[in-house]
Amino acid sequence: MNRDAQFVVVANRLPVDRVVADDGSVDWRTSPGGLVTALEPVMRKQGGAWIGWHGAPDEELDPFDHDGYRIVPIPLSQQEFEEYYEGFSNATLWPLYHDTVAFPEFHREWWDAYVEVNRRFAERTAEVAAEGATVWIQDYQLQLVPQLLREMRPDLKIGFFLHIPFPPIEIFLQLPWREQIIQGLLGADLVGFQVPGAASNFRRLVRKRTRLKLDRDRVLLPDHACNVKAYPISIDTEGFIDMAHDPDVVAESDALLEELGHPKVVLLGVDRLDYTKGLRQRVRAIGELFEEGRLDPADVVFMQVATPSRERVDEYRRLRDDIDQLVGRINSEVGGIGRPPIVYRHASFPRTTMAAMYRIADVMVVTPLADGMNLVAKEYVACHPKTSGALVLSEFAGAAQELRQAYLVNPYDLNGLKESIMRAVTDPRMVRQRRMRALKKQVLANTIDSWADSFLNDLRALTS
Ligand code: ADQ
Repeated sequence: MNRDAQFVVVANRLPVDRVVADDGSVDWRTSPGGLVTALEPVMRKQGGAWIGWHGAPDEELDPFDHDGYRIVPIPLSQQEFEEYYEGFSNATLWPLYHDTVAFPEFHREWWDAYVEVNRRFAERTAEVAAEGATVWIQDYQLQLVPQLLREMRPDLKIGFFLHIPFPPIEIFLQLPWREQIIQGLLGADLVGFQVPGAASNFRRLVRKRTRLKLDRDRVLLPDHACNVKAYPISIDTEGFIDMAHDPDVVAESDALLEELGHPKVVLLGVDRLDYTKGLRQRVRAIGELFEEGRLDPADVVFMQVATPSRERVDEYRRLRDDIDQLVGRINSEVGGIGRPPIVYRHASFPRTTMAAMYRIADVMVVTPLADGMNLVAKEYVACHPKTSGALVLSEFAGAAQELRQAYLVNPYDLNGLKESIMRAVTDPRMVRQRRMRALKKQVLANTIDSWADSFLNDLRALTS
C-alpha cells in the first residue's frame, strides 16, 4: 500500500456504515457523529486516511475511497471481537476508568487479544502514513498504538485522545498490565484528556511509576517528549442549532407534545443504556418525586430514551432488566389511567428526533456517575429553543467543568438530586433564563471544530 496519507485517524470503528440495497449492491454511508463531522474537512483537504474496524467479524475488506479520503478497514475475528472489544475494552478498561462503578474483570486472554489487535492497528497505520505525517489515535481501545507506532515509524507526529475519564492512580494501579498501558500512551507526542483532572491523574501516575522527568506538562523520554493536556470535546453547535430550527423538526416536536397530551412540564433523559450514566439513580429520584406527589403525573411527564448498547456484556443485560422493572413498578403505582408518568423507550432514534425531544424538554436530566464529557448535555443546550429550559447535570460529567450554570448534582445523593430537580422545575423564569443564557454562550464559543483545531495545532507545533 502507498505510504501517502498526510493525516491519519486511527479509531476502533470506521466512520462509515455499510448499506446493502435491494439489488444486493453495497454502499457505505458516513455514520453521523461529531468526530466525523469535525475531522472530515481536515481529511479531505490533506488527503487523509481513517483506519478502523468496519463492524463485521471474520471479514477482510480492501481499502477504498470515500468522500475524498481513504478508508482502511482492519479485520477482527469473532474471538478478537469478544476478547479485545467486549472483553478487555468494555469489561476491563471501561469499568476501571469509570471509577469501578461496576467491577472490572481481569483475564489474561483478553489482554493478549488487546495487544494483538493494537499491534495490527499500528502496523496498518505504519503502512499508510506518509513521511512525517500527523496521526491521531482515538480512545481507550487503542492505548498501546502510540508506542508501537513510534517504534515502527519514529518520523510520525503522534497524537492520542482519551474520550473517557482517566481514573485516579489508586484505581488505575489495580490493572495487572498498568506498566504496559503507561508506556503505550507515552509513545505519543501529545496525549489529550477531556478535563484537567484526568491529565493530572496521568501525570501523577507517570511521576509515581516511572523514573521519567516532567517539565510542567511535558514528560521527557529519551527520544521524545510526551505532552499531556486537557482538550474538552464539544459538538457541532451550529449544526445542532440549524437542525433544531428545521421546520420538519419543529413539526416533529409539536407532534410529540401532542402525543404526550401537552403536559405542563417535560423532563427528559437521553443516554446510551450504560451503567455509568446514573439511570437507576435518576429513575428512582424522579419516581419518588411522583410517589410523594411533589411532581403531579397529570402535569409532568418524564421521557427517557436509552440506546441499546453492549447487550452481550452481562452487566448491561442486568441494567436493562433493572430499568425495565423500576419503570414498570413506578408506572403501575403512580398516576391516572391515561399516559404513564414515565415514558420509556429502549431504542435508538434519528438525530432529528433527538433534536425534537431536546426542543420540548423543559428540564434535561443528565446524571452520570462518571463520564468523560457527556455530549447530550451540550446538545440539549444547543437545541432547546427557549432560554427557559434547565439542565440538571452531574458533577461527575466532564461537561460540568464548563457548564457551571447548570443545576449541578451529586447523583449518589438521592435527596440532593430530588431537590435539584425540583429547583429546576420550580425556579422563577428569570433565574432559569440567566442560567440558560450562560450555558448557550459556553456551547456556542466551544465547538467540535475548535476542539479538533486546538488539538491538531498543538500537535503540529510540537518539536520533539
Ligand atoms: P458516550 O458514552 O457515547 O461517549 P455521550 O457523550 O453522551 O456519551 O454521547 C452519546 C451520543 O449518543 C450523543 O450524541 C447522543 O445524542 C447520542 N444518543 C444517545 N441516546 C440516543 C438515542 N436513544 N438515539 C439516538 N442517539 C442517541 C463517549 C464518552 C463521553 C464523551 C464522548 C465524546 O463516554 O463522555 O462525551 O465519548 O468524547
